[in-house]
Amino acid sequence: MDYEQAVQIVRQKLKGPRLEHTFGVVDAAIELAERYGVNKDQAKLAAIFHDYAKLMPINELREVLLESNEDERLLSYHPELWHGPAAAYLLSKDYHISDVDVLNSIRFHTTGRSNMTLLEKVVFLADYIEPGRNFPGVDETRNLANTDLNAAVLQALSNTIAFLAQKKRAIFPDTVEAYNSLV
Ligand code: DGI
Ligand code: FE
Ligand code: FE
Ligand code: FE
Repeated sequence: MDYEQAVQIVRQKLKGPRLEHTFGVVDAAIELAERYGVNKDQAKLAAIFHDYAKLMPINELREVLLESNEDERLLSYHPELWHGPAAAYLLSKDYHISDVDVLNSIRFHTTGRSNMTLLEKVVFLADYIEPGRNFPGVDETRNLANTDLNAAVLQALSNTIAFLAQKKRAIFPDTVEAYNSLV
């Protein structure tokens, strides 16, 4: 699978703002990959596919997770957490993507996890800071991303955890573990 093929596949699945976001994540991932010495082809492939399953109906996502070997705890957490693991499963099954680091970067792009690889951190952070994002604190995280990958990922996790806690929403254990592994 090369990047141009991946773009054609993603164009069938995502439209409008979600497609724009995806290309923003590709650009951000390329920049981070160059800065932190991560393979650019892996970064591009993971970034273009990271939200592959984002627009699937919740019922379909649930079915995908039930037939996969993805983390079963996800089903008792917010459906927003399902599209990364579902995408990783579908891309390996339907398009024979086999690069484990690429698949894990897609799988964990929303939650993070403890001891993320450099590629996982690049994709996680690119999703958070791509140029279309404008939530509170994102500029601080963008600045940190220019100098310190771990500090920037930690900042993104800390912002997200604070946001979820403020809304009295559950925090998936992998997100807490990602935070703990960097703090
Ligand atoms: O798919 P995107 O919108 O591009 O971004 P994403 O996959 O990072 O989804 C982020 C959303 O997921 C964000 O609004 C917070 C929400 N969310 C819900 N529960 C959790 C969570 N994010 C994390 N990291 N951990 C959670 O437990
Ligand atoms: Fe996502
Ligand atoms: Fe994210
Ligand atoms: Fe995204």
